[in-house]
Amino acid sequence: MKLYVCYGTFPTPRPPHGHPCRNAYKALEKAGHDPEVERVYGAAFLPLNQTPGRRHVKEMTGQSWVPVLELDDGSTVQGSDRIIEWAEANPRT
Ligand SMILES: N[C@@H](CCC(=O)N[C@@H](CS)C(=O)NCC(=O)O)C(=O)O
Repeated sequence: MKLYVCYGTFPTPRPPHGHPCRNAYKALEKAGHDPEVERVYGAAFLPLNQTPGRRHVKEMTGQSWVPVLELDDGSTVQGSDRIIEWAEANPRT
């Protein structure tokens, strides 16, 4: 599986729960997964979203925001809340 993140999985003070990309990564880690982390850089708003990573995220999901989880079957889970839910429901066995 591959986790697309902004610039990394470092902590940030962003309210209400901190850095969404980190939260998604930590939830996957806690569930026993070891996702490949792909940094997309840029920004979700024009014109800074034209990085290859952001374009790929847009091709997969129709939008440029991260975090996005790409599963091995090619399906995607978009947004930290949904990725956390997916991780909790799908612990690595
Ligand atoms: N509600 C979304 C918010 C995601 C979010 O704010 N992602 C940041 C990166 S951590 C982002 O893409 N911001 C816009 C940008 O990078 O230009 C979630 O929880 O996944």
